[in-house]
Amino acid sequence: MFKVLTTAEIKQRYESAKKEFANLGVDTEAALKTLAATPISLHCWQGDDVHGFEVHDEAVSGGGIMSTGNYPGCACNGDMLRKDAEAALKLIPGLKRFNLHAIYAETDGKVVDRDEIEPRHFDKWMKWAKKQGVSLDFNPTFFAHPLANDGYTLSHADKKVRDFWIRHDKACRKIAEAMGKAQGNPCIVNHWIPDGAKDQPVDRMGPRKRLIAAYDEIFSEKISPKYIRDGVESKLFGIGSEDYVVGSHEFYMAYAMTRPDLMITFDMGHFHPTETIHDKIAALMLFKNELLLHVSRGVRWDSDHVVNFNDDLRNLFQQLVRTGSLPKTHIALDFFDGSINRIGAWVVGTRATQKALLCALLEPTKTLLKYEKDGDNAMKLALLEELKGAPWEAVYDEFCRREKVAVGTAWINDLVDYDRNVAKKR
Ligand code: RNT
Ligand code: ZN
Repeated sequence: MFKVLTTAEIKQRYESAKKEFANLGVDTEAALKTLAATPISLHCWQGDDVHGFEVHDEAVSGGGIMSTGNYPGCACNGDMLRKDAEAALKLIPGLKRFNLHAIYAETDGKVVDRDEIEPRHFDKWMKWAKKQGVSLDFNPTFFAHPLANDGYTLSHADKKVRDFWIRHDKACRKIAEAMGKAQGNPCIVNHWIPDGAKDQPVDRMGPRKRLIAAYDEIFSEKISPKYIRDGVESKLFGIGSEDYVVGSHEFYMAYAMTRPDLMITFDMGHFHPTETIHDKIAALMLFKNELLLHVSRGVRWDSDHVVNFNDDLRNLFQQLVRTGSLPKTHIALDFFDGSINRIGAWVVGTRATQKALLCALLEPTKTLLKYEKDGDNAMKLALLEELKGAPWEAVYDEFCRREKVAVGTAWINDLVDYDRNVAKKR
């Protein structure tokens, strides 16, 4: 068991950190205020290895994504998944949202195909979200379905298949609209399709041409931005689409730039393995005023490892804060690991994300900019290095205390408890 810090200890550490940051010209209270007001959208699919609740008669393919591992206690229905999500939400301070995929529809055992799902199939989720005080986000599901088995959905050569998926996406945007109306703020809808080929398709333009037409048809149904916002997510490659992905970065950049209502979704794991996304922010946000992020961690060929507090994450949040893009950015998480306790995965990834944001908010940016302007680049480098050791963790602990969430390592005690008494007893 880890020692639980007393309130006095947490406050004392915070007061000393506050002074240190004040010396740097940084107001910790202002940073805490912004941190508390910045929602992070937790993705339901970490809780059940992206399975969802559908039953299929025939085998369905992964659609380029796959959660590996078989850690005990995987949630296999809505009640379990909600219970696990509640356990995770309790260990995360601040404003949270919850992100659903279409395959998490609850249809009372009836087979309802994806082009027929309706808001009522998400009634339980909406009631639960209201009770939890979280707003919902939504995603059409273009994978794990017989009509996705040959690797193409919205860009399929067969019009019947394309039309099925167009109907699916339209149904999803209506569900999201209902969610947005119910919660009084826009439901963020992310559109990601797995379409692509393993090896050297000769026609690389045809599917993209069809994809333009399919999306144009989908987005021709205008829904008030008060209720939903749409993002389109690119990818470089996936399992089984190593050579060619229809929805590539260039494709979606061009598509979203020519459709003012659309956001770009940047997933941190969707680029070349050594390519990071932080520098894209200061370019894209000169042209777009809204952005959707999938906070993730690519490791070699996998794009969805549990997020941790690394340089990529810190650089990303620095850019969001430095460019003033934070209020224009929707922060959603996207990772899945079935080989470890799934509640732990959620909490580790979310807390790491918040810590990276907090560090960015605690930066004495004006001083750094002045050094840069004056050509004092060694001084700038020195300050950036010193800041890595600044006592930001004491500020995060104080945030947890104010939010009545377990502080520091103490949350691991709660995780062990849930793992032994709930997950492993299933
Ligand atoms: C897949 C995309 C996509 C999915 C989720 C489940 O590579 O990142 O966002 O992870 O929609
Ligand atoms: Zn993603």
